Amino acid sequence: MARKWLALVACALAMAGAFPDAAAAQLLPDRVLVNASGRAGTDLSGPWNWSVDPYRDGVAGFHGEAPGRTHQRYADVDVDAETRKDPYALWELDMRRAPVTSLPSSWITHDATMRYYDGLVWYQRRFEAAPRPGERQFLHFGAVDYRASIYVNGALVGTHEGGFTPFALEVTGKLRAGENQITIGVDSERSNDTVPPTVTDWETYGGVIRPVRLVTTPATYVDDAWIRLTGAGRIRASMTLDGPSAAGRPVRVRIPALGLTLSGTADSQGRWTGEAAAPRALKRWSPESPTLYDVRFESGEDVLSDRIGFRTLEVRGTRILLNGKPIFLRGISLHEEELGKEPTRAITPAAARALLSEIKDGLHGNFVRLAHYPHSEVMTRMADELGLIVWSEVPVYWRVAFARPETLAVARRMLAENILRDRNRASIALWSVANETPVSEPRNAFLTTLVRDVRALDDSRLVTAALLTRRDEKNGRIEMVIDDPLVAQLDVMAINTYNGWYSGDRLEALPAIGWRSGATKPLILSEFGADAKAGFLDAGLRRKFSEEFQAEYYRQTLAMADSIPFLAGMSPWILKDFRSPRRQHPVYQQGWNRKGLISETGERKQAFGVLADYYSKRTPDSR
Ligand code: GCB
Repeated sequence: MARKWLALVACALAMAGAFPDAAAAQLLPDRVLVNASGRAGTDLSGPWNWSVDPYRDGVAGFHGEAPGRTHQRYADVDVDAETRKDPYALWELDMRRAPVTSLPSSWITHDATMRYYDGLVWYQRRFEAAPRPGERQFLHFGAVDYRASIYVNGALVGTHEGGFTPFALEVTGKLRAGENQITIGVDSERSNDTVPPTVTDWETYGGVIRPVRLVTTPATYVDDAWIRLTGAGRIRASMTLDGPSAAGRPVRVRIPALGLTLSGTADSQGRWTGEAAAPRALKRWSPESPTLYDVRFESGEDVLSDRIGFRTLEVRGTRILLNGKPIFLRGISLHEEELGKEPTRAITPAAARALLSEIKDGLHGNFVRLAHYPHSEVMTRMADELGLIVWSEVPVYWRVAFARPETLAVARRMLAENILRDRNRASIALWSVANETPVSEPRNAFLTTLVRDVRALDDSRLVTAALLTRRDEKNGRIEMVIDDPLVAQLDVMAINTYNGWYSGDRLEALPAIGWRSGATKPLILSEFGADAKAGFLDAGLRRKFSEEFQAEYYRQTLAMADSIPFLAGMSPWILKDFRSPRRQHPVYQQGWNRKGLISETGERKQAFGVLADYYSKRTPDSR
């Protein structure tokens, strides 16, 4: 039913011209299973066997044929028992006796040789199930980076492309009472056609990077549920039921603390939307007061609970308004990498809290750009709780195959999966569709489609993209000109700018740089930054990579920012030094991008204090 509904949405959009290509329905996920971690089920985190398969022997034989049974890593077999029965049996694998690791995790945790491994790895474990008539079972994956093939009891149940978004596969009727086997083939290899493509500026961290859960639901269940505060001050809720009795079924949404109940009946497609005036007692979510409410979505015996905040967002002229009041976004960018000498992209609540608290309390910030892909749901939920406004983006990064319809299809599904996962997070204010993509006709068309998709899926947030500028120099005056044609499609313009780091501009010259845009829209400086190795002090020369250079770069760039009248926020690059195989200066970088304001272990560099001081005074009107 969920699929049917999404297909209908796709159809409606196709008629409106938003989905110009043919197989529109395939661009939306089969099912949402929103808030899967809040549902009854079994967490499959813990010990899994793993086995590396660099020549993809488990996928194809040496003449390209389908792999024989004894090459299938997913075969439902006890290899040891088979070889006891038949001493001539030849198996060159035995998943049950392969080394054990703990999932979720990226594979660099498994073995030192795995750091730069880019290819196929197999994972297998067994689990108990007790399927009951009238119930449905789903396997829900938080994220598998980059491609996943899932087998249950030896049979393929589904595949997924995209390393950072959730997906769910129905396994009703495929589970045995008692012991079952699940195998995941994870392939991290990307190409020029994937999203992101091969070359980025971060560590890949291939693997089953977020939790896997076996979720049980009633036959008809709430697949998607979304509640928000509309611009007109009303609470609007939508639900989508999936299952044989979805059509015409009563639904109810309750917020007990506000005494609010919305109820109605699902239509023939299992969909319902209802609204009511927001109760007077409603406390709006904001960074200063991040109020969340328990919300219950109910239909039949299915009850889905979540903690949700309510706020409004809009753009007026060159300002961003939160709950009707102008706000300056005092932010910083962040990769999905925990603090520590050997990060593995393990985002626990404690890891998320440590990073976000450094922004909120350390920098006096109210905003975080979660770059360059959807981060763990743990992070967006923590932002809700701590009170940080979030920019969320998909990895349409640098040189994507913009002219290729299949790549567009992948990006659109990824974007939909991200939005459908997080539409209930009050913290998320901006959906970004791209980062530093070179302007061309195919790129403009590709991104325009993504912008329309965002608007079709979520009318309660702002759309942006991190763009580049053109540089004009006349009579010695430098001007940064924002003339990317995509600006016309966006609510908020965003620019990455590195004058004085990647350009030869003197730092003292930065404050005099002018900024011009033909559009009357708010601007976010979505990136600016300079590398510094924590502890490298170089007061005499103030060379690049010294803490002094970075601190001065921040002082001068902030002075430049203050002269931009349409500036509504910033998310400099970046909170913490992060792993990047591109960055190999043997003294200063050693495999790390050093633009962090803190080192990988959390030491604050001088520039941290510069930004914290600036943010402690910055308001929408101060400059
Ligand atoms: C950028 C990219 C970001 C890089 C950063 C840098 O413009 O958006 O992914 O890491 O610059 O450090 O060069």
